[in-house]
Amino acid sequence: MKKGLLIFCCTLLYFASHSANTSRSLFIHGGNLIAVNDSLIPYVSFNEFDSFSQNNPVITLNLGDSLSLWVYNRDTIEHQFAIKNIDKPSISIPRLDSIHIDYFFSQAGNYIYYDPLNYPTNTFLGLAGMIAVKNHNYSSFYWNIKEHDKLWNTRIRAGAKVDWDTYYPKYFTINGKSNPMINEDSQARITGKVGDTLILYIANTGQSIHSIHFHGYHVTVLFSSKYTTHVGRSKDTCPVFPLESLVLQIIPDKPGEYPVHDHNLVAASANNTYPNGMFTTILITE
Ligand SMILES: [Cu+2]
Repeated sequence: MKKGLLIFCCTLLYFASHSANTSRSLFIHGGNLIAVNDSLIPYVSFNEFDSFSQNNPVITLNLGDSLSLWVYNRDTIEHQFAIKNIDKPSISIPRLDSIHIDYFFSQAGNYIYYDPLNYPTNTFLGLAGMIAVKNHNYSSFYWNIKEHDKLWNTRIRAGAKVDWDTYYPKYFTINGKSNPMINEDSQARITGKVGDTLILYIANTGQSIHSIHFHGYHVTVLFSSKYTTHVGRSKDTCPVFPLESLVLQIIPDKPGEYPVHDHNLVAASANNTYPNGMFTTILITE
């Protein structure tokens, strides 16, 4: 009982000393994702600035912060906004209109914001990013993992139907990038020193299961939006289901450079060219 009271008081103190109001804006824009082989794939994304980019920004909050969010729809069709596993209804954003929403997260973890309209079509087209709610100050890395198929994206963007049973994606990205560009993304490239605590936020915003295999190190599951019983497990491969989000902890026990990749080997390629897919390395120094 006393221990419970202590935790309650500490939590209150934490909120009182750390709480902040974070204001952010997201701009919905359509464009083309430039694949690793320069192929152009129709894409729609949330953007930090009022122009198209092929990645959705990560919103980072400290536990206890409230989020004041504006979403501007610069696209030519209606979109919606929602956060997965947050008990608020999705909100419609008519074309060329905007919305404002306040959110509060009572649990640290990793949350996916997305466009649920006609799911999975708008999410698949690119409209999904992550919100990392932190209760630590460790080095953190962020992976929005996703697969693409030019024909599917083209059809969906044109308002045509697709047959998901015959879906066979060709491109695989982390934060909109494939190998070797992933290594130049400081949000994605896991680097650190032996004994560091490193935290990796992963969200699968595609339609395939992506099984991430870590060579050289085990990871501990700190958070899973889909399988809460997986928390605490130590392993080297983490399947991530569509719209699942994870938080993983890595404490490297040795220096080295080791591959990290999607264990479905087609996903380590781009249009059948290996290793231009969901493939990077973790770099640990003494
Ligand atoms: Cu492997």
